Amino acid sequence: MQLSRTAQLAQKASSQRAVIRRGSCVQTMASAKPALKLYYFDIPGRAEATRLLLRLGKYPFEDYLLKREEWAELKPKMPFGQVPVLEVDGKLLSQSSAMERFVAKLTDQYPSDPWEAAKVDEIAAFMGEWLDIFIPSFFIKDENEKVAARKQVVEEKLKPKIQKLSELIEKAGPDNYLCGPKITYADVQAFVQLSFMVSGFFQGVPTDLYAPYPAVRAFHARIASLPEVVEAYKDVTEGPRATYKTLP
Ligand SMILES: N[C@@H](CCC(=O)N[C@@H](CS)C(=O)NCC(=O)O)C(=O)O
Repeated sequence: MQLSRTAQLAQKASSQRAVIRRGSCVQTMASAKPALKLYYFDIPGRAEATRLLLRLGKYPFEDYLLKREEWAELKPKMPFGQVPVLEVDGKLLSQSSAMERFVAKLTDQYPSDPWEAAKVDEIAAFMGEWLDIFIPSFFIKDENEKVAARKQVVEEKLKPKIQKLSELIEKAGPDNYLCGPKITYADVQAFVQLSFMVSGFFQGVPTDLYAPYPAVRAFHARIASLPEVVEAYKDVTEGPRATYKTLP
């Protein structure tokens, strides 16, 4: 697996510049509408918010789905040895949250006002915690213990967060998205994490998790019914993306 020729040249140029500029991260964007290529596995995981933001923003991009056998060769070429990675006019951007914010800005789903942007970030960070609370359980080897630990996380940590999201949705009101009348990165992040939690990836998390939260279910259904989202999942019938189409 090779990085594209432009990415290789950009990597070389950037390492040469780094010597001269001693670590400066500031580089000018080559064009107003950069060409994008997303590298990730064929799973939703940490790339799905970026994919959906681009689809909602009708921004063309290449969705490069990595095969497991390509990974050993590609890993050392990635800025942090991990994916997702977004190639932007040949330059590589890592870290899903940086990529999400970057594409949200490119596609006008991120406010320019600093306070409004901070409120969007606040919700995006809150939604990121939904995944963080399960990370320790991934290191438990015994399957029964893992499922028991996850059930405890659901009761003690996840349910209060679902309740909080439900309150935020109700406070915003039926005519608004989470941060006002326009869809933003906050909504996309909320939609993606809601879907991910019950996608089957987290054994031990019940699929009827949102049954007691009608506002949360309505929010999910509203985002899922946007034409770009319908189009993104139109061929999905089962598997890890089924809950992005409809909640169980
Ligand atoms: N903080 C990173 C985490 C990225 C990450 O954990 N990537 C995993 C896949 S979800 C990965 O590349 N695993 C393969 C490896 O580490 O070799 C992000 O948010 O992008």
